Amino acid sequence: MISAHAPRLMALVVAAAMSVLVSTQAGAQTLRIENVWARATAPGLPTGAVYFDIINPSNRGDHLVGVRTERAPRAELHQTIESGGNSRMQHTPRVRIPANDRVHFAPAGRHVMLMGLTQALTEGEQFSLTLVFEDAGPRPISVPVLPPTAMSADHSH
Ligand SMILES: [Cu+2]
Repeated sequence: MISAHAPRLMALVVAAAMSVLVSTQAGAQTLRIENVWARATAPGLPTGAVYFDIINPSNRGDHLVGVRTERAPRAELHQTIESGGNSRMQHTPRVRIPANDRVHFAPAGRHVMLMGLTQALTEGEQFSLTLVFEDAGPRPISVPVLPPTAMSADHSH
């Protein structure tokens, strides 16, 4: 009788163990920041921009609420908006990062604006920058500076 039920029991035990494993993995999943880059700037230009993708594989949303770097005295979250043939930049201090989604920071869209640069961003250099999330907390990233003609992180290859 025991032996007749053993395979089913075993299947139940395996299923239970797997569900524990899956829920543990979901809890451990955190935001990923990929395709990070900045465009080299011309000497004397006080502003630069940093781009990346934020991937949120979890079932909980978060918010990007700040950014800081020693490379510039001021860094802000911006979004470029097209209206009537004009483009302007808007300061967006709180950016929603939806659950199971990704948010792109890319040219002509969202970007981190570096302000008050005293030294140009030079092709080939790397600098560190910290993204601050409401729930996930501070996330330091390394930013490679690509050529002034770069349009995406792909240009590094
Ligand atoms: Cu801007």
